[in-house]
Amino acid sequence: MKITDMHVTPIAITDPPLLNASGLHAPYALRTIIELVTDDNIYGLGEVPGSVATTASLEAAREVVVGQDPFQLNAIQAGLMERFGAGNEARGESPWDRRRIVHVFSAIEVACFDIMGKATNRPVCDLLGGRVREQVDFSAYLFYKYEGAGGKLAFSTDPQATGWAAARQKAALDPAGVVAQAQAMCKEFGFKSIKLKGGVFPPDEEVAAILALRDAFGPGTPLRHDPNAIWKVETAIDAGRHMKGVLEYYEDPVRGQENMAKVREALNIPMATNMCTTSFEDIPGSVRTNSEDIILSDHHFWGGLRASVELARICRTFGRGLSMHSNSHVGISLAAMAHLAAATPNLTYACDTHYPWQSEEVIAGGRTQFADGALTVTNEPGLGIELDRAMLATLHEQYKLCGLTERNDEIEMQKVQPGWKFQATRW
Ligand code: GKR
Ligand code: MG
Repeated sequence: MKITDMHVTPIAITDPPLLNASGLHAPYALRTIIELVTDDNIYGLGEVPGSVATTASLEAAREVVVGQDPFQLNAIQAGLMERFGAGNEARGESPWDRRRIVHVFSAIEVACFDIMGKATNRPVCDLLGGRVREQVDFSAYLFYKYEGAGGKLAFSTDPQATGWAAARQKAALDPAGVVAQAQAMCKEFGFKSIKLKGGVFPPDEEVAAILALRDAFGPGTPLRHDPNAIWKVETAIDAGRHMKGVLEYYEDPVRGQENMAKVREALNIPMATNMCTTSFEDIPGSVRTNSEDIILSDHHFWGGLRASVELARICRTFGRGLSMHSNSHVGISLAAMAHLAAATPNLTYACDTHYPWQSEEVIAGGRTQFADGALTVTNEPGLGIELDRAMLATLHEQYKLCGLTERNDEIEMQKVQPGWKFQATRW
């Protein structure tokens, strides 16, 4: 079998004004969709965070990928490394990972897995070792937000933001708003774990929101708080003391493995990360410093599904728990995340997903439905999804019209608060 074609399509999806440590989400989130086509006329799909640079790298990868056998992932990876170098890029200081090459390999690898599944009539989770669970649990991902649901163009596929009504429209800026958002989201999707994206307001206000969630949902509800590394060590320790016994895990309160280790040592609360241990090169430092208890895996920036399986083994070896990280995304990523989680025995925490915040979809049949806070992983071949080509074209058009070239939450924040500046350490 040979890959005969590769289509790379940047898209823009409506995204609400969500706040985080580096500013504000733009009215559209960018994703890049890839489709590999084989000489047997099988197609495979992949999705990664979008930017002009990522799209250009994927375009440049075409000459490496076309002509290859999709089962020969080692050869494809070697070809990409020869083309792009080993990829010594830095993840950057933002909450999201800015490396390109790991994302490029992830998109291509997921599309190859989709093809392999379709060719062998097996779901992707079977190719990753087989499912260990039928249902994959996801958590409610709360955000402080401004009013509205994003998407500001006259042309928009979803001008009324028809997703889950109540919480999309309302501003949530205080503990009562956060609780209302959580109640609406858990009611709509059935989520049982709750994560609050922090790093937005002074720490005592965010601690108050966590305590309000505990009061509203009861002490047994797993709660997570994630300030995306902008707190000082002393601040994180002080805030952590107030949330001790309340948090399921404390996610990236401070920047870097050494600082995470200091907070962990002082508090004895499970610490989680998608910021300080994010690549295999970071594992020795993680083991040396004991920077975290739980790693949030993410196949988009760990370099694909096989790399994520490898990460899971490393976590088992070194006594790390595993959860899963997300960014604004559509159903191709969601399907890949669900297959991976279904086939990862030690991924025991409910996974993150931004999916409830978006309303558009590129997969046939429309939005994927959660039942009781979980997804049932399909037995259909490959990822178990088909492409809605008309929606892909529409969302590509939306990408061209929206004029965004990369995610930049600082610029978006400055539109609301002129002069606002991202600070790597703020409180
Ligand atoms: O969507 O604003 C956001 C988040 O802050 C996201 O970019 C992070 O990467 O969800 C992420 C996290 O857990 O840090
Ligand atoms: Mg995080």
